[in-house]
Amino acid sequence: MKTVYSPRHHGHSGNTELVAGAIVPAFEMPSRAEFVLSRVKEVNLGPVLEPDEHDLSTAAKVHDKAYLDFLPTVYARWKAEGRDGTALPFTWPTRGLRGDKLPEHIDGQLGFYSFDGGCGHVEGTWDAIKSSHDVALTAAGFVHSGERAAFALCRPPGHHAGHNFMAGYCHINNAAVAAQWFLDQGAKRVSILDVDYHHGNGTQEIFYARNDVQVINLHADPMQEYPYFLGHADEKGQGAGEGFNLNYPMRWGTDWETWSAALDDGCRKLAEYAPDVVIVSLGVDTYEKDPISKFKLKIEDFPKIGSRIAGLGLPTLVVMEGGYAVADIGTNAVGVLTGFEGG
Ligand code: SP5
Ligand code: ZN
Repeated sequence: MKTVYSPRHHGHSGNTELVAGAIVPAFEMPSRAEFVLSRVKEVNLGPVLEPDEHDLSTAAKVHDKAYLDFLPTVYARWKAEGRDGTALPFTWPTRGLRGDKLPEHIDGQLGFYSFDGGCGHVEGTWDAIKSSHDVALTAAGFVHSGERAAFALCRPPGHHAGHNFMAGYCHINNAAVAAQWFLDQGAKRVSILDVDYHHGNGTQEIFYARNDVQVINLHADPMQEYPYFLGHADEKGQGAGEGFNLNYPMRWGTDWETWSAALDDGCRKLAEYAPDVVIVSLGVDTYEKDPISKFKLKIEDFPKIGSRIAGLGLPTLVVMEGGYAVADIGTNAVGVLTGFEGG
């Protein structure tokens, strides 16, 4: 299996996030991608390639144009205020306020376009976001040209990013852009199977009213866990999208037995949809040692995930999302891929 990776992710480094009342070094850090890359090489998964440049025309079909224009401007405007460190919002347009009127000031705009305090920008953040987007589209290109599967080693991740907001370390929704790209190439139906610990609220929001992308999410119950405000079992899509969104919220402490039953059910629903291509939003923060998560999957469970997905027999693009137990992230993420390949 080919892996697409860009060293440009390193520019998104040294940033902080707001968590549990403190500004702390972000859990989403450069070493994550480096450990995954090392493991890809260690197990000889296949060639590692750098991405081609792609313009943002496909991204503009799943994201708001003004939001995409905003992202590259953030850090220069932050510095123009005489600031350094990490650009983060401190205020958000909650219910009943003017979510339709974009403020002029960078602080207002950061709040307008943010869901939380987890998407800090530093000098190299935009370049990293753009490279991650390019990684996803380049890997999608390999699947489109007939590869059975490809691995987009994206960093930063994407599944929390909605059509006009960043959230949970995510700015551009790489999996959503790839799904749109497959449709633009002639695919009739695409399934996104999101196995990250956190609900892929951005992916759900983007495709909620559409029937050309089926979105299946396995995740921690939003009654207990981030992102709290989306991801319940009764969210099934709306309008033309009714029935094409599927959520499997699970309680803290969920182990392989419960989790794999949800995976099985999700895979059956996916097979019924009969998509032309599957995009796996691969987060390995379901791991028992993940520092911010509360599921109980073990190292030996991850290859079984890959094997179950391979059993669908469909062209598959795997897009890297979360996973914060850095010492084991390579073993777990690449475990899914070797499991997919039957190794
Ligand atoms: C892509 C992805 O996995 N994003 C996850 C974003 C999660 N942000 C909220 C983190 C809340 C952590 N709370 C527990 C703190 C334990 N010290
Ligand atoms: Zn996650």
